Amino acid sequence: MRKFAILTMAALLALSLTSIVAPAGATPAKTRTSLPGLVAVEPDALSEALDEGRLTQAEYALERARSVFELGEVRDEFGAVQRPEPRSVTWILRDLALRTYSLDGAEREAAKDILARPDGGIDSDGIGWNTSATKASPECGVHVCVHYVTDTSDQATTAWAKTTLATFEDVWATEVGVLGFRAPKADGTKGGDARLDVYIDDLDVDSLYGYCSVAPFSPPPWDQPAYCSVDNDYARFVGPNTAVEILQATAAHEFFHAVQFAYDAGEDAWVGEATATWMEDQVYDSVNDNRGYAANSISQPQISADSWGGTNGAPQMFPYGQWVWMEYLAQVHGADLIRRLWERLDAISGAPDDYSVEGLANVLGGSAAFSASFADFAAVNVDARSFYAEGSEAPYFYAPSPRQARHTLGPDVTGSFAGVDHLSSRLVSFTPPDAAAGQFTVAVNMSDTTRGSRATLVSLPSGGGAPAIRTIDLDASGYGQATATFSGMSEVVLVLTNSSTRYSSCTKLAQTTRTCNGSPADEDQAYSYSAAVGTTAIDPGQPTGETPVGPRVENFKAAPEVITPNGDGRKDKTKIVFDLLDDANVTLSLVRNGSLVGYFARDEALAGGYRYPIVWDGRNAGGRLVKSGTYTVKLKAVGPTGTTSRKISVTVRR
Ligand SMILES: [Ca+2]
Ligand SMILES: [Ca+2]
Ligand SMILES: [Ca+2]
Ligand SMILES: [Ca+2]
Repeated sequence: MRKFAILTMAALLALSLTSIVAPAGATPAKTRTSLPGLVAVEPDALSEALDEGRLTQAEYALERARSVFELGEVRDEFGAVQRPEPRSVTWILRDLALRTYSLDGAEREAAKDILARPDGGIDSDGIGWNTSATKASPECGVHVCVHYVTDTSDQATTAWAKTTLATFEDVWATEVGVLGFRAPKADGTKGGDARLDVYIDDLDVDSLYGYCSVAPFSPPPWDQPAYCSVDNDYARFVGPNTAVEILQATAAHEFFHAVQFAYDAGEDAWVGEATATWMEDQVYDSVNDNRGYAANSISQPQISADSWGGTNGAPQMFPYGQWVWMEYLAQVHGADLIRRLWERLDAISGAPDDYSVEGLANVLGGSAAFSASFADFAAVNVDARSFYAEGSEAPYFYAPSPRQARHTLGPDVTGSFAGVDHLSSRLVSFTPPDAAAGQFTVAVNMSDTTRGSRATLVSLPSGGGAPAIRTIDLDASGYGQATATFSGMSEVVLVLTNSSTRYSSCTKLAQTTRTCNGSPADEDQAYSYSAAVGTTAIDPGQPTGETPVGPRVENFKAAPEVITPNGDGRKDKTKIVFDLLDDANVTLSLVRNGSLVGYFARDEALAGGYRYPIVWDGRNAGGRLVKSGTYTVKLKAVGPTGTTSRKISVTVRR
């Protein structure tokens, strides 16, 4: 039998994990081993530089924050960089605050400049007040001090400062006093004393409404004080809403971020925005800025509800639209549920420190209750107008929930969906074949119910009014059927929901854009259905388009892809990395022209949720340089339900 050489670096593989191994066992400790993922934008030159390793996470966070205030300069340096979504600034600054101390020298100073309060007397770049500006005495109330200047482009009138103070005190009274949320964390003597500081600045020139920011910090602790900044007049935004109304919505929203940071400044950003946008309507019910985002949620049930904007197919404002989800929960369970949610997310010592979806499941009573609730949320959105308190008010902002398939029932119909991700739904519309209404039967074949499968029938009355919602009982394998009637109904909608709350590798991988910085465990589900007039339906059959079930492998790459191992210190080695999301037995081999050169790893049992780096210096097991040429690095990951194979190339030039 031929004996294969083992490459020199093979033994290092298992030793070079980039993350700390999480404790095994039934009750893993909630110790975070990574920072929250960087909030994503649509892919651009900066995200490319991060992906390719040209920027570290901290450097990326710095450049992304610079792009908020100095987009032109960042574009000069990097090329096609997106204009950041102005409403994401709070999170872009949060990402930088968490990583400032990973930067050195001039970069760290630049980060501190960006995160400095506007009165810091900043330089030439337009962040904060000009050093020459005349500072007025702050306007202070019981809980809040408003700071402003009386000249330069940032100037505000005393009247506007007083309005700003009254607004923030009003917001405090509602969010903390009435609704019972924790007050923003006291900031010591910053801004003069421990009261919350709000700085008036000319923000709308940068298309910003306002933001709250934490100072640079190295957790723990995760609860952090914040300061806030709002515009000096909102002159550039006045339109349907007055300047005061814009200030009200902005203050209610941004102040709630300061509240959130007093619970957990590292919490999932999507739940921060969903609950802050929801909060706008709790404090200033008549402004209704939040309605403009509702369609982001209701009209896109096929996108995972915990997606950040610009990821996973979600539009930029998607997480703001999820205020509708929070409103659903508040209408069904009372507004107090949102406070109890943040008490679950709380990361101060001794608190539960759940992550977003985990906290929602816990306040609802566990994953089964969460599943039922999420499926019901998808079902009421079939006719949002009839469910939500403001659903029927003009202007009407609720877009219809789209039907992904439509059938007029005649002969047996069948259909199938593939690629159904966690916390998303697919809707199938059935209408009667003729005016003669009668019974019809629907059968569904979904994934195992442990993967979050839920099916619901929503019957819409011909004369309008609230629809009737009923759950189709599923067996453990995800099969179920139900007989319904078209009598008095204009349409019956089958809602197929993936309500999975399972994530692997929470807080362990170096970088994901998902809930808990982990990986959803039940993506790409396939569902099929059938329907027929009468009391029986044909077997819906196996869903088509089921995706492979091998262990998930991402970001398999080598940098650099070409090495010149001549000892001159330039490109003598390459770093090969891959992210393994699921536990697997991994073989990593080196092949040239179809012939095996050797192994980096051979059937190694590796834990999911880690990035595995291997450094290769172009030598074989005997320590000799390999020949010039292009080599293939093959990765095979074998899991309990399948195998995943990937390959990349490395070129050696001697
Ligand atoms: Ca203060
Ligand atoms: Ca302004
Ligand atoms: Ca309202
Ligand atoms: Ca938390």
